[in-house]
Amino acid sequence: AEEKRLTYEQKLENANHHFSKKILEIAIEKKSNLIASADVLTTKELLDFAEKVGPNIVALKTHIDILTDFDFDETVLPLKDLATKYNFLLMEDRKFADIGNTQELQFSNGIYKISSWADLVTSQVIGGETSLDCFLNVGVIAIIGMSSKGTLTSSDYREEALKIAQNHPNVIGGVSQNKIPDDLLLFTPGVNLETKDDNKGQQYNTPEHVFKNLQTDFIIVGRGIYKANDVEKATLEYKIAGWNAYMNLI
Ligand code: 5IU
Repeated sequence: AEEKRLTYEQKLENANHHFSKKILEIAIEKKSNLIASADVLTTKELLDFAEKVGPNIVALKTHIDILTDFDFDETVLPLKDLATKYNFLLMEDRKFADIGNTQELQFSNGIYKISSWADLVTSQVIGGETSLDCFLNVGVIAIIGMSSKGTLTSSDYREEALKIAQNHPNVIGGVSQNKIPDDLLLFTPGVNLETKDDNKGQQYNTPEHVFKNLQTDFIIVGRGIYKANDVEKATLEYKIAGWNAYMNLI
């Protein structure tokens, strides 16, 4: 028998933040713990992708600065419409890593105006606890550990990073390749059903592995879905694999 974990319903009862409640409610409603990572280069690709994955995901993870043709009205407004239509959150994987004042400027200004549309943002905690105060009205996902080969997120670093994440009311969870305390939601990238690595340092595990070994809450899948010949089919495969892996543990 595998180790017991808290169910999404139990985590929802314990949740305090608007966006931890929201993502758990969506997970329960859609029977999905899948976040699709849309690492695509054009607005058209992003919107087409969101249309295909939308019904089966809890959140769409963006790297908005990868887009070559970003335009606030043409990119963000239709993306927000799709998020509403299919009930998923927008998670901007910005990985803020500066002092509070600079992060505050980056969060709300420039061409992306992340604070006006993102529900969730990722942030390093390297700037210390106070550097996270600026992230109002979003759920912060703190980077605890990275999936890439040779990452500097050692166990000592992760322990200190977790203290910051657990203490800060803006933080709803962490990205990690290790277990984290269950008052935080765990988001795990580096998930692929077909391959173990790319040739750029990424390291992959299966959905089954990360649920069993890390008791993760949400899997983040990029190339496994957006590079698939049939994106809708791949989305369903990962959704079902993630949900079955979770159900086997409760
Ligand atoms: N991502 C990782 N690993 C990490 C963190 C973020 O892969 O430790 I923090 C991001 C990078 C990419 C996505 O946007 O998750 C994974 O994409 P692939 O499934 O294509 O490797």
